[in-house]
Amino acid sequence: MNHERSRLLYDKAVKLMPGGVNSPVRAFGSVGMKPLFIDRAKGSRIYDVDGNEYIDYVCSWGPCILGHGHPNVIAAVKDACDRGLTYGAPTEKEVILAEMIRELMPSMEMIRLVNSGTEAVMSAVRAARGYTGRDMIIKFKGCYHGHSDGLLVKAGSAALTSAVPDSEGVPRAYADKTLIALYNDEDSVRKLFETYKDNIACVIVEPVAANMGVVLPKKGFLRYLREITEEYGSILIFDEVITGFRLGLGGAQEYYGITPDMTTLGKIVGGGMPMAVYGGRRDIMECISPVGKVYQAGTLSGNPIATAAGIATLKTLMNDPYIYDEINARAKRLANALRDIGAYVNQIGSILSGFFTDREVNDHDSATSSDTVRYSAFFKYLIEKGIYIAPSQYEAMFVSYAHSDEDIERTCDVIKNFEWE
Ligand code: HOZ
Repeated sequence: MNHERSRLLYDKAVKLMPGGVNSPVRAFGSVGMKPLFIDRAKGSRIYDVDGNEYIDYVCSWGPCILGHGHPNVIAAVKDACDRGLTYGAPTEKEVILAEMIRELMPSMEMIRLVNSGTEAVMSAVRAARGYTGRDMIIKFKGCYHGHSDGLLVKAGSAALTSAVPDSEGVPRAYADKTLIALYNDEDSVRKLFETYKDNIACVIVEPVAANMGVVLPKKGFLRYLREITEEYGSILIFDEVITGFRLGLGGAQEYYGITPDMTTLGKIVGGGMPMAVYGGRRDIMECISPVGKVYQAGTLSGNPIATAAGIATLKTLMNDPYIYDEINARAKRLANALRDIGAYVNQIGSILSGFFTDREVNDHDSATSSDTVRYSAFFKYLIEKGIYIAPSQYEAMFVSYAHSDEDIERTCDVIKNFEWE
């Protein structure tokens, strides 16, 4: 496969942007390749600047649950563009979207629209601190909640592959406020609460971890978090940037039947445009400015193009009762193909990860026992066969409604022929 134009662009880009990219995992560093530069995408396919076509299981890291350029979303965006790109003032679309979110996730009694998952989580944590008057927070090793200072501690996603789960540039004083528990380990949470008692403002968790690869919560784990946060008067935040509208219209909180105090959303809710959401209990959200004393603002927040894309995406999901059944069934077929080549697979709904390890993968340490050299070889093999998965062991594989049965069949055949000695 020819990647000449990608190489030429990379040579220029690397002099202009760190690693030649605008987000670290895109640099392909952990699979020992140079990045592919993308020209366009449609349906289940993505095309690089050399004209190579790939079946895409990155799906822009999650937003494209309907596939690339779904006609409903494109039409809504075009219509919104004709009305101007941004006003910096309230719109009807914001109200419509907020009502839809509250209907689908009743725990989000009030919301605020922001521009990225990082911003949503940073703001939710600030709200939790403002509401409780406490400083400490608990996060889990290997969970990723964006790149705000206090959350870049033992983080997942590209922070795992770059070997800097504790980023430089984060003041010690911020990192010290972040307590680290172990995913799926109730004792580690209890010990922190017993030590720091009523100093803990919130526990933030990916209800299904998807930034150390996909790691599922053990039975009872999320309920335990609900109970212990209630016991200590701490706020439970579900980071549903990946799971929101992915595990079903009600996200992980509906799937597992646990109601968090606050939720963060991103990716699907913006329909492929830069938008994210934080929200939750009314009494907590009323701490946010201008009603309350916790400040948060943004020029492009609630942007009309992004809200149009979000509304169109959610409407399409709500109007077609078969979408989730179909994409989940397709993800199961991929999971089985990965098991056939000896991977340990975690799959839920339409997200999955195959780990090259003999261990059961249920936390950071077991996830990182995966043979990443073998993953790199797998990645390169798939690229050569026209299949695009995440260039990192520690990201999820996403299935969209645009993936046809033929796409899945072809992908399974290719996977099953992967040889590793
Ligand atoms: N942190 C994102 C994946 N979990 C990466 C986003 C990107 O590089 O686009």
